[in-house]
Amino acid sequence: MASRSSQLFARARRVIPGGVDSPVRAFGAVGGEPLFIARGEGPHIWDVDGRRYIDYVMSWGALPLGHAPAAVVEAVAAAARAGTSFGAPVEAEAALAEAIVEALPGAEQVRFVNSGTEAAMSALRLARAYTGRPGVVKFAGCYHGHADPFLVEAGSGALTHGHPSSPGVPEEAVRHTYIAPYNDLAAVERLFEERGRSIAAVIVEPVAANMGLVPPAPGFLEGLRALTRRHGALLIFDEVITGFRLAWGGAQVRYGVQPDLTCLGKVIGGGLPVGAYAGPREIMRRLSPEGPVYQAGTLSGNPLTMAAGLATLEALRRPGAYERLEAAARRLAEGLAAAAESLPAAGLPAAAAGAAPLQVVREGTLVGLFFAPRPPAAYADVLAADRARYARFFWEMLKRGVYLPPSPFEILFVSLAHDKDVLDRTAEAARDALEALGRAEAEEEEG
Ligand code: HOZ
Repeated sequence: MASRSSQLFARARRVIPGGVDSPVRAFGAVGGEPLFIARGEGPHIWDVDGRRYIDYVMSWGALPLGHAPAAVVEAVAAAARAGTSFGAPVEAEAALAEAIVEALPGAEQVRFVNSGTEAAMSALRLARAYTGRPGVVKFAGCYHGHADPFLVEAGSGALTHGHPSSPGVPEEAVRHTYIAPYNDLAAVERLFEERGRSIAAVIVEPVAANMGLVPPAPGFLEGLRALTRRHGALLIFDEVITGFRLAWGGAQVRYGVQPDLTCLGKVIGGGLPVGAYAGPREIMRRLSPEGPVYQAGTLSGNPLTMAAGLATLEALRRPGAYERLEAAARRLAEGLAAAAESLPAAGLPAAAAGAAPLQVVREGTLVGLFFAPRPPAAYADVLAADRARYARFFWEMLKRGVYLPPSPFEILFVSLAHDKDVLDRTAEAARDALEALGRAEAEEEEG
């Protein structure tokens, strides 16, 4: 009999395109059918068939405290009892904005929206209005949501499903989008030489985390800062993933590079729909109603989201929170790397002859996996990695109760609830999974 997940998927597909509301969830990159999730607690999720998994998707990074942390659940419940939405200002908006402004060195004001897509799209509109220029430089493999100007060589779901540039986006909408390779400062310099006066902004994920995990090369972010300044363009950090996850504040704090505008999402909403963009008053005051740049939203600054965000940031602000998060990521990365290394030493097949080995990349609290000869430093290396092997590894891990991102272009997220036991069990599962994978491949090669 079909599993309950499978039945629900069939039902959803009849009325929802592809059965999902966000493409990566459909498991297209790893094959098979997605699990439908019934509940989550701490580091675990349970599917609708009652199976438990250690979760490394963690709502794509939105849950640094784990699933259903009591403080967040209680804050949301209390907010809901007082009314779910007013379309009028509430006190919690100012409180969350204050916490964000305090954490981001260059930001004086924040505008809340409902998703990272909205944040990036609105930040670009603001940058264009502020500079009076149309152009935007984006990096191949970076993902800034699905607004038209960014759907060129986009990462995440766009890359997973083989449509890095989407039909339905008119040429005019991307005429002013200029693409450069990530970590290639010389290419950005050339773009500025050619069209410097028309470039409003450079937008970048300070740590690329939508084409797997590719950390910034030394000097890359500093170079972007200097170039944009020299040419009168704005630097936009898309910190939807890194914001309040890589450090209190985000990548800009960790690397000491201050952008003009910052896009946020995920963590600041504690698992409820959210986005935000922030910057100095001098730029932000151009937004309506203070200025003429229009952007609005019925559910923006929603009291439930604000309550969840405040409770999450309150927990993360406690001394040692980021050290603990990073220690968990380190233990996970070391455990996975050791699993990959231990098999040949024990005379077991880690891989068939010529198969790409598992590379574990870690940057602070973030972890990425690639099957490649070496950790990718650029988009081209990412595309050359062995995606089919990742897919097989994904299923071997799932069989052993570990839920990895269902795409090689997404990354792993730990939470404060991922304790040593859970992390060590993951490493054991990885050793078994790699061994099973190696044996199957060796048999296929022989057969
Ligand atoms: N774009 C998200 C990952 N980077 C996926 C969102 C989802 O499917 O929930």
